[in-house]
Amino acid sequence: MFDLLEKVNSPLDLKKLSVEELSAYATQVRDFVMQKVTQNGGHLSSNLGVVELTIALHYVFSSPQDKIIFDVGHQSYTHKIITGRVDGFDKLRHDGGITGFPNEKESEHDHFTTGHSSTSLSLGVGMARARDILNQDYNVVSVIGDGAFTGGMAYEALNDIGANREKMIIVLNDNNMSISKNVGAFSQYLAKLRLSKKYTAIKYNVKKSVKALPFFGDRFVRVLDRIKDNFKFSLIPNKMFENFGVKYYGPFDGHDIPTLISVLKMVKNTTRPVLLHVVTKKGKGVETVEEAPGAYHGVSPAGDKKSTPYCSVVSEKLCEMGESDEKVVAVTAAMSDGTGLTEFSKKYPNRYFDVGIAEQHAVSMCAGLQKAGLKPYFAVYSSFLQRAYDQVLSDICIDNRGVTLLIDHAGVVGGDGVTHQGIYDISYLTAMPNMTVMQPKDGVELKNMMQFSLTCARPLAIRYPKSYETEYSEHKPVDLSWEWIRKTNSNVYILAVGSKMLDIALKNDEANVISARVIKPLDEELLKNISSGHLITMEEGVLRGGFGEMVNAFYEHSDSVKVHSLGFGDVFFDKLEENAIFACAGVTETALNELVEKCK
Ligand SMILES: Cc1ncc(C[n+]2csc(CCOP(=O)(O)OP(=O)(O)O)c2C)c(N)n1
Repeated sequence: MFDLLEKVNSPLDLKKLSVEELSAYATQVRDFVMQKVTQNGGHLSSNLGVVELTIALHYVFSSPQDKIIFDVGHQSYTHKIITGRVDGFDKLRHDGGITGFPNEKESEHDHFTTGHSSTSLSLGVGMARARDILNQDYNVVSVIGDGAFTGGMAYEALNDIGANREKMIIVLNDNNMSISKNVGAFSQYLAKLRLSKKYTAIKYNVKKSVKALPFFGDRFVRVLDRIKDNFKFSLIPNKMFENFGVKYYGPFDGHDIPTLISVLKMVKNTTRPVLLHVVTKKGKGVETVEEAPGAYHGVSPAGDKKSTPYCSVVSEKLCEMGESDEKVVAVTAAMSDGTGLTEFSKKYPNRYFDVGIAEQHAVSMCAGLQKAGLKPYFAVYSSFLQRAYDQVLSDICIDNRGVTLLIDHAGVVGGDGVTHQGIYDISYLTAMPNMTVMQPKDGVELKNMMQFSLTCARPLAIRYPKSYETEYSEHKPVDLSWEWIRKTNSNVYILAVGSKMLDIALKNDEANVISARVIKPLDEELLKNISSGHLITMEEGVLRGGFGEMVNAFYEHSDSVKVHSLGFGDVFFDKLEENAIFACAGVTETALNELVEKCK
């Protein structure tokens, strides 16, 4: 069934296939991706959409000498298949298998370890410049989606690339989708280009012209330019990229392998930056996925254990708050489903903003909304909020603005790997004056914290992981105090932050257990009452600058209280499975029990 897949273990093997065989190869790649993603989980619709494009890229360019850089990298499965990693798909996104994103350690064909959006043009032009300075000769191809093109970094790079004009190729993979439908003026601009009647005409002529030409390159480009003129190509509003100093070609059908090969050969030998606008269909080839590409953006592994996602709690509570308070507005950076804002967007469309993959803009825009009288909530994954560090500090914290950050995926993230771990936010947010940081023990407490946020006129961050397992029964309205969960006669006190840490802490039945639901400010009243013994802090975050360090600093001058901290040390955690990550960090039930024994 996968005979062609077995034949192709490198880009060189791919080049041995005829153009006709490539289409059969594409079918096998699709079936294989479907099978492996259904089994292991992963990014489905984006990968199905770029099968032909990736095949054509590897057919025309010579990786790893030529550098193919995928933006975000969630769509790199075909690239991994072509570059000898078929076997790794048995454990895709699991330890012992391959990662779901490009990874420099995994293959010489992956030039960067990626996962965050809109960086490929910067990475690419950096390599192109180094190439020129070192007098080397290779191509740099950055493949970027229309979703990723909503991120500011892409424009910063374009601004730079167009002015300096190093040779590089930008392939814009336009499927009109980010995770959900793409947004923004740029997306509308692409729609105009796509819908242009000239699309098929250009496509036809490229094919015809290529057949007639004995070789490709600059001369062919000139021919194509003449064709463009003949068809009054300038009528198509394609001037944006050209005004940036980047030559634009397109739009082309991204599922037509012969056309893609022709066009890529055409631009391969040009000496300036070019952009190829390629139109693809997300989920291509599988009807159910084509119809609901957003739902299949990320697929869970078969038989995945079902805990309760915190985003469903946010969804319900934010709608309730929107109903009772007309000043409540919700903001997402292209993650409405993932962060639980979709319901709110349907109920209160005029109080909901999807700004695209633009976390920095989202944060500063929230500052504006707040300044002018509204109550903004920015729901965002922890690792993506890293983008907006300065905006949170400068635009939210300095002026002490009542903006609430709802920080999802805060803590360990399974499957996506090193770029997606949400373990840094405690450290960087608690460093900011005026910021309050909370973490709930379960869904009801998250609702109570969101209720608290309505009365909080200061910067507030509520962080929570993807999901929780235990729903605790005791709940009081939330204030800035901590909560005693269990009192014993022991001289050991566990201060647990968040659901997972609390679940682990309660498995030890000797120590006192306190839920430290407010990470900053510390509950100093409670701490003052613990004047001797051992305190063990537990957090799903890095130790440096974390909660444990804050508690330790509180007892700096105490000889009778000793603070021990469980958390994430000063290395990157590149395991793929949640349990393996916790084990690497030494944040486990066993580690806690050993520590409690030592303290007794
Ligand atoms: C900084 C950042 N924010 C959010 C995300 C989450 N994310 C992953 S893929 C994606 C959509 C990308 O859309 P596009 O570039 O068009 O690629 P497609 O999946 O449509 O092929 C988003 C928002 C991310 N990876 N990085």
